[in-house]
Amino acid sequence: MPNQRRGFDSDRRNFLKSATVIGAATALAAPVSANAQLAGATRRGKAAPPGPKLAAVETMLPSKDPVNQTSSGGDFMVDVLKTLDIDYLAMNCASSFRGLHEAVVNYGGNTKPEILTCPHEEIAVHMGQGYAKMEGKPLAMICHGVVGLQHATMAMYNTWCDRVPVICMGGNIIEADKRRPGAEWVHSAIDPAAIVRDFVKWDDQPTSLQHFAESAVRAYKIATTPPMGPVMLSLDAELQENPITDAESLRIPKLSKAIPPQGDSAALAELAKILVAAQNPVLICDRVARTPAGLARMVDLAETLQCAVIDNAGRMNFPSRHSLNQTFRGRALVSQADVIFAMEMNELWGALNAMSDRILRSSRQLYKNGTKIVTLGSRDLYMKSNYQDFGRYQEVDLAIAGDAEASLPALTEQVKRLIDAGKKSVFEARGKKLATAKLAMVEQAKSDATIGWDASPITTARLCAEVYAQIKDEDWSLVGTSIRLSWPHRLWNFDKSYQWNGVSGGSGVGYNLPASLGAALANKRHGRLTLSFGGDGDFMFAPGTLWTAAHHRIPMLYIVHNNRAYHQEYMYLQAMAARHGRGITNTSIGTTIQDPNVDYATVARGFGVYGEGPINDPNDLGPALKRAIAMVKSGQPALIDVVMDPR
Ligand SMILES: Cc1ncc(C[n+]2csc(CCOP(=O)(O)OP(=O)(O)O)c2C)c(N)n1
Ligand SMILES: [Mg+2]
Repeated sequence: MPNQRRGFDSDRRNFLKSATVIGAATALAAPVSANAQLAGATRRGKAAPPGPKLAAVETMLPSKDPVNQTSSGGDFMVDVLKTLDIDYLAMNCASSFRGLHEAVVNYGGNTKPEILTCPHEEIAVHMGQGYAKMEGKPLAMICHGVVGLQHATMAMYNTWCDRVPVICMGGNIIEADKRRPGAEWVHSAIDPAAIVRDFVKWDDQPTSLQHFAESAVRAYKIATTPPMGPVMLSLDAELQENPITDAESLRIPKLSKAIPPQGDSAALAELAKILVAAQNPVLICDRVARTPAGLARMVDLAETLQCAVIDNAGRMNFPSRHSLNQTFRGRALVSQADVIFAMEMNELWGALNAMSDRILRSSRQLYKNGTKIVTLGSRDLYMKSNYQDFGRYQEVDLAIAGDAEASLPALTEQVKRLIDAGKKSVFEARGKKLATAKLAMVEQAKSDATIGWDASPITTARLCAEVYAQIKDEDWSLVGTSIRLSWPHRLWNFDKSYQWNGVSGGSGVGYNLPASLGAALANKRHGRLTLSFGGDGDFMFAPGTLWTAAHHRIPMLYIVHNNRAYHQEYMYLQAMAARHGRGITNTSIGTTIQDPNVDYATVARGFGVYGEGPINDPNDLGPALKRAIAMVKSGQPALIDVVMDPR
């Protein structure tokens, strides 16, 4: 049984104590004999030679439970995590947090939080990223001192860039005289969080249990206040392991979540006037929908104005087939707009300008001079300087600081007040034109999708059409796509808040597989069919994620978009070679994943996951998908390796 869940009660530790003592003599036979060997050596008057054997004996299970304490700081930490309603603790086990680990599984009954065993710290953080975007609340992860944190860093960076809350923790041994020689020294630091301070929203290293309680609650609050982000707590091993000495004085503070800030009402009223007066207003959104309400509020504003929406899809902001969703002709709309209203944009400049980096790096403005640009979002409220995730400075006419989802009802209300019968008919006519353009776009997408329909390797469009045919009547949730796979958003009907949850944030490859699993974990509770498309290059960073999927029985259909290359980089290299007129003969060096080809289905099976492939013939896709989906619906993860046309 992977996850033994025991009921939680206050006498658990005492109960377990006696149970362990009774069981020790039989269950721990091997360690007893190991210790006996050592004792024998000493009796014979010979000191056991120092070296690996002695070390091994030292780290073996004790021959009997010393039972010298009735509580640990870790128990109290578990109590704190329980008040925060944290469902999971994702981790790769390690001695620097063995105190908390033991408290979670015994004192806490491995529930709230339940441990997720991850073979890499990057998996733990990325699972948290995917989970929080789907479930609307953070999970916790913990990593081993400096080395675990070093592994966790890139995923923390993605999470930071994506403005997603994850409660990150790490073990440390603060006092020098308490560290064992060797690993405990090289894994300790005076300031472990220094390595991630530029891309976490807040961090602390509590020095008492009361300090932990207050910092954990504060960390949760900071992480979940927009703009959200990961936070980091370094936990001293002594604090976790030693008995609680002052139980009566300890207090867990109440969490009061901050109400997301609404934009200034006068500014929203001015924006409403601008929007109602505009001929061709365009709404652009990126990370608007924090909760299911965000999607409904976006639809309400767009329908009230009957104007075009460009969805950058950082979250599930707008239904894909809505007649006002004009995402795939975004550039043309930006160039025609007289008003652009951009919400929760990650990179506004990139949405309003085109930049080429192939010959010489050059850019051009897409919008007309004189176009009024208004922003609304929490992005400007909190920034850091070192990492450049804020993008190029974009001039705007009105910048309203506030959470877009929270501000939309007041804005839409103001807009509605300003619309008279004359405006209404103008807006309806505008909406009709947009609906016609949308129909044409959908038809174009369908016809584009047929290009190379029977080709082998399989086209991305064919793959997406085959997948949709199998899932469209299910309660599906797409939680990841490989780079440039825009077909689902062009062809599929996304109209529910959980049918999409955005992308990596920091474009750090290695996100897709573990973050998809985190989202699948959230979906499991709701009985949704989770699916994700991931690149072969992405897969290679953390394939062990599949073991976590199998171990924790997390259903997910994972489709490897296998172009046998780091294809984006392959194309960049070709562009560089072309620039020098040197031909593309050598550009597969360092960019392809061939010789040997990876058999992802076999890899999956090795991790205990159902695997099919490699699939080369598009006609084999349907039956393979059917089998894999049946497996997923039975509660298991499944992988399909599809060999793809690189385009
Ligand atoms: C951690 C990290 N390493 C390298 C890169 C550079 N990079 C960008 S896209 C890409 C290729 C990823 O391969 P795959 O997932 O197979 O996608 P494909 O380009 O083949 O569609 C790489 C290596 C990156 N963004 N992040
Ligand atoms: Mg690839």
